[in-house]
Amino acid sequence: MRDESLIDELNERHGLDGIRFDSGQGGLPKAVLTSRHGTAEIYLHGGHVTHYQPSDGEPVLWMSDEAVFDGNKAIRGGIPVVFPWFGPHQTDKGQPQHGFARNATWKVDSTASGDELAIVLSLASTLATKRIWPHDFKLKLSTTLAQSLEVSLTIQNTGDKHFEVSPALHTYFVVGDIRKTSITGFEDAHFVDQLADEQRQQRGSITFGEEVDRIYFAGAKPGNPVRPAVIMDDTLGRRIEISSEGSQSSVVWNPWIDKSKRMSDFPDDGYLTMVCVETANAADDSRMIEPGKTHTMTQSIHVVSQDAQKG
Ligand code: TA6
Repeated sequence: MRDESLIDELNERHGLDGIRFDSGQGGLPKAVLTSRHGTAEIYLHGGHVTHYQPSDGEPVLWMSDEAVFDGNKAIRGGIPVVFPWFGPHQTDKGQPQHGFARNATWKVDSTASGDELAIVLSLASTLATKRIWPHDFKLKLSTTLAQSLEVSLTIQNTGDKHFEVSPALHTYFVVGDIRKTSITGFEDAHFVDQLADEQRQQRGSITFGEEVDRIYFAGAKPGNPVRPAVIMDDTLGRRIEISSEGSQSSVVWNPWIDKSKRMSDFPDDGYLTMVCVETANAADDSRMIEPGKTHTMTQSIHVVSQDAQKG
């Protein structure tokens, strides 16, 4: 249901040249960013970036045709915000997979307009969240549309005791055909194969012929900086360069055939045109945040079309 008064208030308070608010799917409020660099959309539900398209290219973020926009379920696609924990809750299986932030309604903190467009959304702890996870926190999600799309998640401990988090920016990318797609940047990196529950080492680029669910750890050779991951998409004739900061782990996931069929909000053949490359603080890369301190993780997404590569 369209909430005209909320949309009007958001445009009144935060609308700027190139940034406006509208009712999106399911009547959920969203921000629409439009500039010479391209377009992006961010829903207040989940603080969820759902769309990014450079002005000279095709959509970059994959969105399920069967995604549910009812304000109760996490949106399937785009950039789900995983917080406070990655994966299943460690002790209470009744708690939501990947935490509760992607199912919460975020607030608009600020917007900024110019050659770069930016919007900051926030989510703070409540009595309800503290019943699930007994800590005081404030999250800020900053999205900047320029030559690249940059998304930063800042986690502030507003309480009086430290807490440990394993957040992620769980980004779904469009590919032309996963069977003809490879991902470079993880050569020689160690990873946890989530399906076999074993540690392995990457040989060469990542290719796809079955379900892949892996947590890669940076620094293939100790001390190496986190190298950008690059999705090499010959079908669409482009590379997607994914840079991370504040993160030493990346998750690569494609559900393949059987898992696609098991997800009600995921088309059976959806696996063919998507891959997740997630900037994370997962597993051993979880972060301890002391009272009053903050931690920021950033994912930058830059598309290079093969035409451009030919010069
Ligand atoms: O990031 C990979 C993963 O942990 C997979 O195991 C799969 O569960 C995926 O996340 C999607 O999780 P979701 O809770 O969004 O269905």
